[in-house]
Amino acid sequence: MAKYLLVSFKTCPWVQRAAIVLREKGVEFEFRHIDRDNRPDWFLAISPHKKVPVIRIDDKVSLFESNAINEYLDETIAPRLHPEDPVQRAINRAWTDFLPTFSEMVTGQAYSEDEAEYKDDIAKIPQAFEKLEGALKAQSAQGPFFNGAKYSLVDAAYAPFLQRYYYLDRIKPLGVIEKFPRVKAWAEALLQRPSTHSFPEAEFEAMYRLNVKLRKKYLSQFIADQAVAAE
Ligand SMILES: N[C@@H](CCC(=O)N[C@@H](CS)C(=O)NCC(=O)O)C(=O)O
Repeated sequence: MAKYLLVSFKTCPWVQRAAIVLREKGVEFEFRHIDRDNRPDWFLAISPHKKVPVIRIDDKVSLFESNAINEYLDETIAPRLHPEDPVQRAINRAWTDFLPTFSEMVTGQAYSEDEAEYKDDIAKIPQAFEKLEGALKAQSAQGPFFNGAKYSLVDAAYAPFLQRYYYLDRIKPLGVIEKFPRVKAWAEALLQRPSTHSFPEAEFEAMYRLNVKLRKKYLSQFIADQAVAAE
């Protein structure tokens, strides 16, 4: 099997999306975490947008953009996570295309500058969940995953962002996902899936909270110093 190096910032959800697919496929890979504030030259040379993730294959080829990486991994390593049926595959791709919008709608409040902006931002969360609730309802199979029993690239894509929704809900309660039973059940199934997690869960949530605290945005004030010190 090829040699894979996944270049990462520890808490990046887009990296996590690619790491999930590697784990779902049982692929061994080197997970190399770099410092966001001090990106090494070798990384800048292989990352056109200076962003993570980048996956380097056999020390020869570098791929960037989490969606392109996951499509590549799915084309080259069994088991196939895309559905066999071309219509279902197109539907899955359409919902992964929605992911950047979803991420802004559901976790954008982590960057709100003040209370007014925060209120505007959290008003988008039910709109995003409503769309996903409809998408899950339109699937003929009943969960636990997007396509039913079979795990897919859609699950790998949404898992990091649904996880962060819960982290943000625990910083300042939102209580939105409870109104969308299909989304909630899906999120719970994804959070229970071992592949979702790159780090022990409590450690990772503490890292995420520390990032939000240090960002000095509106939400930062709701993270107690004590909790940060304990990290
Ligand atoms: N569309 C990209 C997004 C990647 C991305 O935004 N990565 C962030 C870290 S989570 C990054 O590298 N940011 C650095 C920067 O913007 O300078 C993907 O899906 O891979």
